[in-house]
Amino acid sequence: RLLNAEINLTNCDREPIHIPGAIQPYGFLLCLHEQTLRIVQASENTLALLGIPAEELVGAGLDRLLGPACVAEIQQLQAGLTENAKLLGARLEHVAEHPFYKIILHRHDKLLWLEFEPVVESPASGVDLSMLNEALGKMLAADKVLTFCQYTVEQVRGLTNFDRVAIYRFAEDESGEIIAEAKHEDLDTWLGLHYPATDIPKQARAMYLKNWLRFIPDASYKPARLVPVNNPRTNRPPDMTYSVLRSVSPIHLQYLHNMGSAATMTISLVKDGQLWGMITCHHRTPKLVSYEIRDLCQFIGKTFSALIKTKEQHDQQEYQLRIRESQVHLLEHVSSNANFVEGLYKHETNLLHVFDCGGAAICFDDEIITLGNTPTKSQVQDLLDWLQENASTDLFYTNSYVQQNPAGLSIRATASGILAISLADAPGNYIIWFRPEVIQSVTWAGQHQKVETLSDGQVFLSPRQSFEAWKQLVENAATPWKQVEIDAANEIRLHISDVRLKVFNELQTRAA
Ligand code: BLA
Repeated sequence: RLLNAEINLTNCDREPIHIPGAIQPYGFLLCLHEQTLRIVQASENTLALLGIPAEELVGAGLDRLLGPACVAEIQQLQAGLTENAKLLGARLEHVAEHPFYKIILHRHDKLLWLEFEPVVESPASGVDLSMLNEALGKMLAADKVLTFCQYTVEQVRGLTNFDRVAIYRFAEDESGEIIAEAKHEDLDTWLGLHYPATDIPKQARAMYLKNWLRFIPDASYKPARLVPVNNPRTNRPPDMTYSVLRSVSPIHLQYLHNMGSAATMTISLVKDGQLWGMITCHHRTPKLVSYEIRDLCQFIGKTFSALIKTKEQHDQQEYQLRIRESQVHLLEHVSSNANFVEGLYKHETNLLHVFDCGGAAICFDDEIITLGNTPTKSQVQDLLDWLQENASTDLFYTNSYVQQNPAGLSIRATASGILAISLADAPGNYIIWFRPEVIQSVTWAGQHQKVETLSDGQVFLSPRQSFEAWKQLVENAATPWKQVEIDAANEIRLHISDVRLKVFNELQTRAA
């Protein structure tokens, strides 16, 4: 097992974050023996919160702390307990100052976990059903992914009042992008910011699939150790995967500190058993959010997870429809123009509109016509020469031309992505779509601010620095071509061949 001191930026994904042996001290923890219900481990801050040293609690029964009714209730509850938490209100008779607690119970790692969170008033605050009803209604009604995400962050911010609530969506390479945000007006926006996969190491992602909500009310806390730190049965700290109070990785705490975040709450968004993204909430000052409100936010996260697929399908269908409609227009022009090349660019709907791209070129009979943002004609000519040499198929596509041909470096800004079709009956003639390098199309608030790379001789962990790291990772690449786009390009290729063949046949017939 790696000790905290041995964790650095290169071995982050080996930090055993599930067994830190410590908690965040805004509450306290008791781990009970499954059968005897005696206390096996207690967090050291029972001394500060209850006036009882943890050492004194270890080995004792629950009646050392709780009244008989509460103990009986826990005994009854525990039989059916799993990793899913149950909630109980408790009044600690011996504690003079803050006697009211909520107990969050679950069973894991052959232990019963009792996590105590202080509450201001005795009765648990009621869940606001009408607010929830409204939130769910809006989430159901949104049909596009982005509107859906926007409603979701607004609902979570409405419930919690965090300074910033954002949705962070993962790409296939596990990097992420902020795609929706609700925030205090004083704050700079994070919309459109990208971060590399390494900001959230693998073991953390795996844990977040099991435990859907994490809460850090005060990121500058001093961890409270468990007494004893190891469970005598396993000789290691207990597995805190499902624990609410789990102490967080010091690297992540440093990251939060560097980004000016004093409190966070993060909710997993899951699709098909995989992390789709996260709702991340940030506050500039420490902030306690009640367990009930957190639970409500988790409920919203689960609802989001259940619905996201439908919203994505909606967007896909809409895009497919757009492709199909503009394709129909384009092909009509190709058929009706005496010169098919003119049909491709002289009308309101032209090659650029068929799908998302930056520019296009028609290369026919030694002439090059360009539309939108493209390399220069002589650069396009070089590309044509390369295609003839290297593209063995009639349809060629890449989202990183540089990777295939180093000469692509000079045109990466407009043409990192290339989708080219060669005309079946006229080899050497091409229609090409271009996509710009992703970085060129990314904007962000702090773009012109200085990037700090070192702080006390250490790499500076912060989102801005992360953004720079992400930029280096995705250099020379465009957004990948989608299958629907490739299919559409192929259809256009076949249609043009058909039209040309028809014209050719007509000419032959007339000549005969
Ligand atoms: C965890 N890093 C995380 C989490 C997020 C981020 C969301 C999950 C926190 C949680 O669920 O409670 C990153 N947070 C972000 C990003 C934004 C944000 C990108 O708000 C953008 C706005 N972190 C690093 C590096 C390492 C690292 C370089 O940046 C390691 C080398 C580690 N991140 C790290 C670890 C965790 C983490 C270990 C797990 C923390 C824990 O749950 O204990």
